Parts: sequence; structure tokens; C-alpha cells
Amino acid sequence: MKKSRLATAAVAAVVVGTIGFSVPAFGASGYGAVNVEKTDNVVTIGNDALSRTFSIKDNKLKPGKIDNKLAGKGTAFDPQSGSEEFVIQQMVTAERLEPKPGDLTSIMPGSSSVRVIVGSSTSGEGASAANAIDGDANTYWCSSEEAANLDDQYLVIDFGSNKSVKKVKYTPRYDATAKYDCTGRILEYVLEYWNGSEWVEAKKGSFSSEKEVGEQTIELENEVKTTKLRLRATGSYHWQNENRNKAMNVAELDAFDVKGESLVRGGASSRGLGNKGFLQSAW
Ligand SMILES: [Ca+2]
Repeated sequence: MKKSRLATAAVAAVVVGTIGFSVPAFGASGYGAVNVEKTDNVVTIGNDALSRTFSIKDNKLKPGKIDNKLAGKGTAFDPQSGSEEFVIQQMVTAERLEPKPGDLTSIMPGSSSVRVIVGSSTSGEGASAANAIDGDANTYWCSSEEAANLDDQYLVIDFGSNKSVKKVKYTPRYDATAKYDCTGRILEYVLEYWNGSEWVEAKKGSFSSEKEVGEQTIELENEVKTTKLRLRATGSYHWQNENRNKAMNVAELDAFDVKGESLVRGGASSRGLGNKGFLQSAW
């Protein structure tokens, strides 16, 4: 059995291609416009001259009956069972920004790629979301400094598949002068995991406020199985008191299983996903 992977959005085009004629030519031949109709799991494409049905049951595209209406009754053709079949695969839908040149633009469902999704990013240069999981403590992501509070600020790590998480390590932004006391250093946090339908609190607590203390560990009492982790700040540092609790920064965030293996950096195919859901950079 021949199988091809198709994006749902391209099914109509493929269906027409499978029929073996072009829509404009067929439509202009005087036998009416070509209509595409879908009833339950059957798609019918055709006009007064010719039509063909396709089954899309079980997310598979399977060519069905060809009906040559011009030749009169009895000229319908049913392909043999299993003659040809395509797998229909849904594309991921997401709000997207236009990608920069060279960036990847779509993510296959079930991909093993690790993605980062954030509530916002500061307009400051070099603070993109991808920096939070690039393995380099010298690069960082920081949420918008324009925010009035921390309510809409978060960083999600999407593993792309189910993982068992036992601990998480957070490293704040570092600066040679301020040390770890940079804008958005997280002082109070809530760590949540996705249970398939909603976010569930895994742990909340405080990070050290010592300016010399960098990487800190959140150890979970019991491992949680999840596809996504979300880190939210409920308290954060700013050198001006009035600007505290408005931004959060992450130089590095990593999650580990019970054996201590990184769930973010474990695979060579890991990727950073930027603001609002498109891949910003690869490493
Ligand atoms: Ca980094």
C-alpha cells in the first residue's frame, strides 16, 4: 500500500491531482463548475461531466468511485480495495509572527522538538525566548519591561511528548556588575505542569535573593508525567523598588527526570520556540 503524508489544508489540491485533470480546464469545458462537497467522511469533487469520491475516514485519504456522467449509466469505476491510500496529518495551528529569514516556521505534531513559549519578550536586544534553553547561562530571556505586573508573564517548556519530571533548574540572568541582581530575577515562583486539560501546581516557593547565587533547583516530591511545564514568577527583582514584580528573566531553565537526565537538552533535535509560537532559532 502506497502512503503519503499530506497536510489537511492541501487535501483538496491533492484530490484534484489524484483525479488527473485540472480544475480550470474541467470547469471551462461547459459542464458546470467543479464542486467540492463533504458528507460525513466522504468528499465528492466533480461537475456535470465527471465526479469522484474520496474517503477521509480514520484520517486517511482513500480514492473512491469515479463516475463518468457523460458516458451514461454504468460507467462508474470503483478502485480495488487498498489500491492507494494517503495519511492525512493535521497541521499545528497557532498564532504566528512572520519568521525571520532562516527560521523554521512549522512544527510537526508529535515532534520531539522542545519548544519555549513565553507571555512576552522585552524589546531589548538579545532577550528572545530561545535563549532560555540554549544551554548558555550568558544568554537570557526577559519578559516585557512594559508590563504592569507579572500576571501575564510566564515561560512554558513544551517537551513535545510525555516526560517524567523530577526536578527543574533555574538560572537567572547574570551581569558582571549586578551579578544575579538583574531586572526580572525571579524571587518567588510557581511551577506548574499540564495534565492534558489544565495547569496544575507542581510546586511554589522562593529562590535565593543573594546576588552571588545563580543556578537553583526545584526538587519535586514526586515525579510528574507531563508534556509541558510552566514557570511563573509571583515576585521578582528590580533595582528600583517601584519596578519590582513586573518582569521575569530566565538565563536557563532545564528539567530533569528521576535519573538526572536533562529533558530539554537530552535530544540533539531540541529547538527554541519564540514568542507566540514560532521557532526563533535552532541550536
Ligand atoms: Ca541561555
